[in-house]
Amino acid sequence: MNQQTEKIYEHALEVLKENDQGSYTVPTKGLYPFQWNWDSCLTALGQFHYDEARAWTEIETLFANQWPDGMVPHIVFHVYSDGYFPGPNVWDTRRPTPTSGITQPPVAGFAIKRLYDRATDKAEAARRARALLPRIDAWHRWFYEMRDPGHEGLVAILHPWESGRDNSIDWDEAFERVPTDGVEPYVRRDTQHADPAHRPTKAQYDRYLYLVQLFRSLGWDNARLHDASPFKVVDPGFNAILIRSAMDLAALADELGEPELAARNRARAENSLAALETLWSDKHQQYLCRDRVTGQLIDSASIGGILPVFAAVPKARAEAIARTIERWANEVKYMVPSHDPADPRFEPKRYWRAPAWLVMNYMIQDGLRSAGETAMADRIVTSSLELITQSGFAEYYDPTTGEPCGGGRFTWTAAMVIEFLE
Ligand code: 9WN
Repeated sequence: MNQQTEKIYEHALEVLKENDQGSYTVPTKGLYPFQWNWDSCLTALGQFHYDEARAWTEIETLFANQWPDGMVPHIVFHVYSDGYFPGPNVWDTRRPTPTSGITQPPVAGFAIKRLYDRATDKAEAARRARALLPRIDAWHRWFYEMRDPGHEGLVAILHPWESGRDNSIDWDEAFERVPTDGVEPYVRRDTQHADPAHRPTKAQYDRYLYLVQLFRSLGWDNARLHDASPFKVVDPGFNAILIRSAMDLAALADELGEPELAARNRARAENSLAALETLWSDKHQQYLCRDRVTGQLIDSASIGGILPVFAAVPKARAEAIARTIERWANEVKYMVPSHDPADPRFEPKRYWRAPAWLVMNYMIQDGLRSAGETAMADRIVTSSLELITQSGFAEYYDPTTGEPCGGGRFTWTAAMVIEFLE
């Protein structure tokens, strides 16, 4: 490492440590004062480099709050704070430690395999991984039971927050069908911490809240939510994360002497990988979402359709995706925009409607590397580090200028930087 990268590395460690609450990490102070599901799993990868035991704890704390049906919630409200809306009282899920009632991209299987593979004390890592294996397996089972009742091989998200890409252009049309009648009055807190022009709109928040109220009125009974929800979308990126995690969990289970658990997860991954092909678009040279209410593919070329390269998609698909990224990269200054810059709906500063996110860059470059697309993977890493050098550890970045957007001193951004520099 040269002096400049050493400084960046030190700064990343500082951000991780200042957001560390002991057994879990908040995404950033102020804007997000609780534990978020996929943030924690990806954060553990960065923590590993300075404290292996602490990295396992991050994921264990999340899974200690798994629901009896297998779902792992998207937020765990460990310590009350009124700094975030909607807080625990709005969700009202009645869990021992309050949680939200929806889930998030299941990246845990991937994360624990990576922790295990790199572990210096294999016996200790095996002990901690063995305890998590059945829990992650139960979460995967939950997905196929609750979110794929028609056995398509692909799971649906029922709320845009589940995708982790809250206000993506992907959901616009399907979201229009979500009514807003009866939404209780509320005060947003996000727009007090971050620039409102970088955040989702009020019309979107009304619909986010409508869905929360609807699910709450059904007692958060997952067996009822899928059919009752007016919003059901099959997101290729979300499914790719599940596929990758199931594959990785299978490989880890084999290594740890759990052949049945391994076989179950391998079968799930293979079945879903085949089904994913129904989402391929020749026109866009990437995968697209499917609206499960209408049965139609959604004509929106977002990063959700690039992310499948993180799973073991066919080689020709990975090559085509690398070319699509190249086409996008030629239109912007920094990679990877979260939406096709040629789309007139592209909004460079608005959250998931164009900005670049380091967690996406990390998963995409990892998948490209496994597919042999090393040059493009390297370009993405270089671009990510240029963003950090120019703009610090932001939540996300305007890909046309590199301007930092959203919250500052962001945990998973710092964790990804450590991963890139290691
Ligand atoms: C809602 C914490 C989370 C991320 C998501 C990101 C954002 C929350 C919000 O922040 O979502 O879950 O209130 O905007 O979209 O991916 O996990 O960093």
